[in-house]
Amino acid sequence: AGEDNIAKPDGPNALVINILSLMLHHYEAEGDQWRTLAYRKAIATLKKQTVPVRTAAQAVKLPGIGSRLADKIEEINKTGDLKRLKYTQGEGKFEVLELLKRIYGVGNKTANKWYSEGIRTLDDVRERKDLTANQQTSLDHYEDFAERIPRDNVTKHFERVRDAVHEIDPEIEATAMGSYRRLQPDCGDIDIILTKRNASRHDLTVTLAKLLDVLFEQGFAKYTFGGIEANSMRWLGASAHPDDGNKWRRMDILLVPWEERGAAFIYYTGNDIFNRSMRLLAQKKGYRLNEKGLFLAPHDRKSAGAVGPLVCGEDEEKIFETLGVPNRPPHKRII
Ligand code: DCP
Ligand code: MG
Ligand code: MN
Repeated sequence: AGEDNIAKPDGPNALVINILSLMLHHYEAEGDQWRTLAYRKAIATLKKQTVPVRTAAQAVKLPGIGSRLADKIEEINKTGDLKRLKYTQGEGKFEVLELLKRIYGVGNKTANKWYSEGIRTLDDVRERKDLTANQQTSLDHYEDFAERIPRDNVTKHFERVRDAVHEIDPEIEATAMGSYRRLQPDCGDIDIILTKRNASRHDLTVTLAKLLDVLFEQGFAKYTFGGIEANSMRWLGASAHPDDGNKWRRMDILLVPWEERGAAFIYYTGNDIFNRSMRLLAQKKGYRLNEKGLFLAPHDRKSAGAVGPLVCGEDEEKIFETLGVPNRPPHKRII
């Protein structure tokens, strides 16, 4: 027999002791002193037993074994396994991280940190005392935000914004972007570009500030996740429309200078994979493409985002033409 825990003869309760030891190691690693102590005591007690301890009722009578541990002992005897152990050992880690990263302001770093601290469910997150306001709001409306938005309802949200901005300035061009422009039947959020010929960045930010005042006043805009500062060219927020059941939806409003309109339209139409292939194509042909324009490649490549002189930014059609590819209609820009 080997020297590992599995083969160690621990008497009639070897399996239970083995699995509880794995739990003990986990709680030790987490620095959970209270549980570490509880598991140590229980294991010591079980090692002294000369008969199998099969049920919770038997276990709870022994010194140093509480009712929760007693339940686990019974579970191990019945199933040969312990669900909580799989949980702590990271079965389904990917799914948990994906769940957590859907909270606004939770990226890989936070998700992994929380995971290592034992967070597995949204209810676990809800118990945390260190949530930011964005995280809290995102959590409060998690189910709404997680749901795809039927296309017709996106139209309602978009039209509300378009109508409100036209009250402020009828020359603003408002376009629904992203999956909506690709004619998808449902969308993850509402993406809107606002632009205007001959308007400065400053002009656009002033209009956005007025627009948000109106939309919040109406009760349509619900929350700002980011970008309400005076000079921000975007608003990341939430809106709710009565014709959409007043569900909270994620909305991105992007301000785009007219000169960048074509490149921004390509970028914010997506999808993201199509964008990547367009950027690669541009590179192959000696250009650089980003959301601001099509540029010549830089002479010396100092940084990753470096670009040479602007070739074209305003005209979506012309960017495709310059790259020597037919202008694909948005609904075909899916890779
Ligand atoms: N985009 C991108 N790369 C990213 C994120 C976004 O190229 N990492 C571009 C392409 C997207 C557009 O921005 O189509 C809008 O981003 P969304 O995240 O809103 O994505 P979609 O609107 O395409 O899909 P969804 O229906 O999930 O919102
Ligand atoms: Mg979108
Ligand atoms: Mn978006």
